[in-house]
Amino acid sequence: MRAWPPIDVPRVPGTPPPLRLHDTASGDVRPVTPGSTAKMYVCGITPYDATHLGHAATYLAFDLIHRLWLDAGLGVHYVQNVTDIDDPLLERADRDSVDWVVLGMRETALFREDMQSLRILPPHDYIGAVEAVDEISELVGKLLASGAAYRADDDRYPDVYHDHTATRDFGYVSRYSEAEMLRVFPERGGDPDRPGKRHPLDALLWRTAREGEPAWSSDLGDGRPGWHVECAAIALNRLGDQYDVQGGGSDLAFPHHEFGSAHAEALTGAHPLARHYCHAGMIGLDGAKMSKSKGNLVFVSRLRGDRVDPMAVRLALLSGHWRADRSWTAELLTGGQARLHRWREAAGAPSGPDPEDTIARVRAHLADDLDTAGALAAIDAWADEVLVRRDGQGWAADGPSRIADAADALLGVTLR
Ligand code: 5CA
Ligand code: ZN
Repeated sequence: MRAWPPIDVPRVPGTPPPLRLHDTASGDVRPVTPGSTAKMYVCGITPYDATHLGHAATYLAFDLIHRLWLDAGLGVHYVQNVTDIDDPLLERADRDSVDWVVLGMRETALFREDMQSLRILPPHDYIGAVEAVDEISELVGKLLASGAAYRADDDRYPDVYHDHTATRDFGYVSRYSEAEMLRVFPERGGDPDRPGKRHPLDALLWRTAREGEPAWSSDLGDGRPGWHVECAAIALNRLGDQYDVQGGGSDLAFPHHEFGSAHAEALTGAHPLARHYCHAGMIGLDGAKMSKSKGNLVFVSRLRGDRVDPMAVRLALLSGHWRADRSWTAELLTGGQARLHRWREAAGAPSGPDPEDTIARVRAHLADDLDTAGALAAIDAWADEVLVRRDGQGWAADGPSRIADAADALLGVTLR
């Protein structure tokens, strides 16, 4: 699939400190340790509705990681999927009497525009489940052959399931207890009560064709892929059997990343699949998680339609910590707009204080598990100095442009 167009990232002189990020699997903030090319997989959208601010906040967090790696002079290989075939898409298409393919294409197109407007750097591989059906079914075939997967005991629909005991460390990603897994599984797309499975926590790998549902032919018989194995196959085939960051919102830790890792590790034996499992907090509105199924959504495209500057949206989202569950409010947006205005005014001044220390502080805050509030405060202080003193002694003519470059490169906020 085509991603959105590349975005220029200015080079900022100096060297950033090593990046440390919270990892769900260990529960700690730990250094990331990429080789010369950092490898990241971030779960993409299921395109049945427009991008809301919860999605935007999650992709924004991983965009910062991408930018910090570039700032450190590393190559980055970033892979993202699009779940362009799955139950929620079919259900919505059915409800609205639209073709599921058209719905998926439409919402994916809107997502690209939203991402571009927010200056989120595109992934290098942007892969739809539909275009990956062959590689997914191949992976499922290998799991079946190795005994890590089995056919449901069902003559009519012998779906393929993963035996969750096939890896030694099942549960290491989310660290949920079995009771917690069983509680959450049905709420997040799982089918614990499906007759014919060996265990409620075995996850669907291949759904055999049903009347009226799209299906693809494969060695497994006609059918379509399960959700977790989609990401496992797309990641393994592009990033190899181990990579640096597996990303998504906190609702993906279990079951999605737990099972995706279990599927991949059952195949390769390489543990852990990702050295960091990074989970962004949930954005809510009026006290409830923003979700397509609840319908309490603020869409990025709607804000764009209302002529809200996407950079103000970006700053509003960056004012909270990436892992904190938090609410989108009108005040948050007003705050982002006010900050953007101030920063632009300061960056447009004829001169400003030497920004070297400010940039060092921005880098240090971001390297510390993406402390964006600290990074914004550092630039606020520089802008305050410019706007209060106006023409300081010994200020540099390139001070404002250097701050603008740093805000652009490290935070993705263009002040020009
Ligand atoms: N296609 C799958 C992943 S393979 C999926 O979860 N799609 S999604 O469209 O439902 O979500 C896309 C991303 O947005 C996921 O990382 C999800 O965790 C995140 N997300 C969804 N709702 C919110 C929210 N309210 N706040 C923050 N992130 C959210
Ligand atoms: Zn995924």
